[in-house]
This record gives sequence, structure tokens and C-alpha cells, in this order.
Amino acid sequence: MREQLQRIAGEAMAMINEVQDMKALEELRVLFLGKKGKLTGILKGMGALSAEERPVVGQIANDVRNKLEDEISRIKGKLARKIREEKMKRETLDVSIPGTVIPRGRKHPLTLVLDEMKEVFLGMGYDIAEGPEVELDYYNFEALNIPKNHPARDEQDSFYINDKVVLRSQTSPVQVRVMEQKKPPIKIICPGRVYRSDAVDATHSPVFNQIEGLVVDKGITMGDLIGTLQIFAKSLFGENTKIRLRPHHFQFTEPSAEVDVSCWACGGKGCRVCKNEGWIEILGAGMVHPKVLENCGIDPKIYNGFAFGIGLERTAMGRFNIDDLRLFYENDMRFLKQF
Ligand code: 2U9
Repeated sequence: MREQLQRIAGEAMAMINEVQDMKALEELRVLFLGKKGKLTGILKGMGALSAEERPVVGQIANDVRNKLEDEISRIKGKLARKIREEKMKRETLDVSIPGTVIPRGRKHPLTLVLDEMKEVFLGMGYDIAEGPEVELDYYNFEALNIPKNHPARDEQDSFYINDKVVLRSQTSPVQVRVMEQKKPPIKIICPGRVYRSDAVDATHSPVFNQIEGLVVDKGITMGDLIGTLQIFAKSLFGENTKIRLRPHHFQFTEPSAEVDVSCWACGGKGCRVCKNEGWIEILGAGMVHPKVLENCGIDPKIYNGFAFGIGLERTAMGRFNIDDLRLFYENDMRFLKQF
């Protein structure tokens, strides 16, 4: 019996040093200490020993079992540490590696210029007003002193929904609606999309953006208009920018003018950008026609005002030196990511 115990102890100690994982350790424990284990078998045979042999062999068997149990819990602890270290290593987050770059969005060039224009006028105390793009013929033409069959309607070939409803060809209807609702003083800009049936080419699109402005109060003068446009032009195109007014005609303003700014590329000497003129037309303006004030219920004997209209695409093309306005609408990232 003693020789058997010594052999089992030697066998178990040799095997335990080969154990690589918890599963093998458990199998070894069952092999020697389980119900049908080798050591358990020996202990069951103890009954056949003599009275003087039993306590001695029993002590040896207990020693072997305790040693084996100690070894098994030591190895278990070692394996548990190894598993924990491997887990830690696997789950270690290297915060020094660069994160996933999420591509940043950016504002569209038209939005950049529109925001700049809004800032200039908000800084001068204007409010921003908006209105419907599908407009009544009345607000888009008649209220603006452009009666039915007036040739001015042909200049701005419009998209008609029906005899009474049209896609607005300018944002002026918004000003009309504000003047109907609100008593002077009025100081608003009306940015927005407008529609004209023009064929698409490098400088025309049937859908484009405008910013119109309107000031109505008592004793407004052309000087106020010119001063306002000078501040606008200098803010947008640089401090040394000058403006020039050329007499013109619009049905909704009298007097009317087309307004040029000194060329931002050559300062007025003449170059390719301004076609050697030294000046670039960017907007139209004038004193609000008294008939228009009347149509909106404002007494032109008490109040008067000025108005202007700016093409957003045209201004942005100047600002960014773009020669084809279709680039604004084609969503080509090679173009858009430059802004
Ligand atoms: C009301 C009264 C008058 C708005 C004005 C212009 C001159 C003008 C063009 C500029 C470039 C349109 O986008 S564009 O093609 N606009 O030249 N617009 S005066 O006058 C108004 C507006 C509303 C009630």
C-alpha cells in the first residue's frame, strides 16, 4: 500500500507540472481525488489493513492528498493569474493611437456669403423676413406696380402654376407682405430662392438666390441708400471698395439705379475679372415707388423708403472667383471642399 501511495504521489506531481489550463487541472483533480480517483481507491482499501498499519498508512495517504490539494490550488491560482493577465492584455486600449477620423462637414459657399451679408445688415439693425416661394401673381407683380400685360413681366419670364399663382421671380413679395402687416419704421432683408425661366448656362440658372432689402420710414433719402450700400460693399469686398450708381428703371422703384462696385481684383484699374471696366455690377436699388407704398396701405405723403436687390450666386462668384455658377449646384466635393 505504501509503495502504491508513493507511486501515485510521484505520478500526480509529474502530471501537475504539465497542466496548461483549468480544464486539464480539473481532469487531474478528478483522476486522483475524484470519487473514482486513484487516491480515493487506495483510501477505500484501507479497511483491509491491520490495526497497527491503518493509522500509519492513513497518515501517509492524508499527507499525499493534502500535498496534492495544495499543489492543485497553487496551480489554479497561477492559471487564474495567467488568464487575468491575458484578458488585461487583450482588452488594453492604446489611447495613443489616432481616433477614427470623422469627416467634418462644412458650409456651402453660397451659405458662407449669405451669412456674411446677413451679418452686415443685422449689424445695421435690419430684421430678416421670409415668405412663400409659391406666390400669388398679385404679390409678385401687381403690388409691385407691374400690372397684367406689362412688358416687365416678359423680362422676368416666370414659372406660372396658373393664372393667379406663380413661382416668385424675386423676394420682393416678402417685403409687400411685411408692409401690409406692419407699420413703419421697417428695416428688413429678405434672402431666399427665386425662379425665372432662364436656360441654364455659366451665369444663369432657373433657380437662384437673392437678398432684397427694404427701409421704410419718414424722410428717407437717396443718401441713406448710398451710405447703406457703401457699408455693404466695403464689408463684403474690402475697405477700399467704391460704389457707382448708374440710372436705370424698375417698375417698383423711382428713381432706380444699377449699382457697381470697384473691381475687387484690380481696385478699379481694369483687368480680366472686370473685363477692363474697373467696375462690376452687383445689385440694383432705388427709392420705393409711391404706388407700391400705396398698394401696401402706407401713405407715401408721410412715409418713403429705399430698396435694393442682390444676386447671391453672382456675388459669391465674385468673392470666390468662380466663373460657372453651375458649380454651386452640382455637389462636386472637389469643388465644395475648397471652402
Ligand atoms: C419692394 C419695393 C422695391 C427690390 C429691388 C432690384 C432693384 C434689383 C436684381 C438684383 C440682381 C434682382 O437677383 S437679381 O437679378 N434686383 O435690381 N431689386 S430694387 O426693390 C423692391 C423690393 C420690394 C416692396
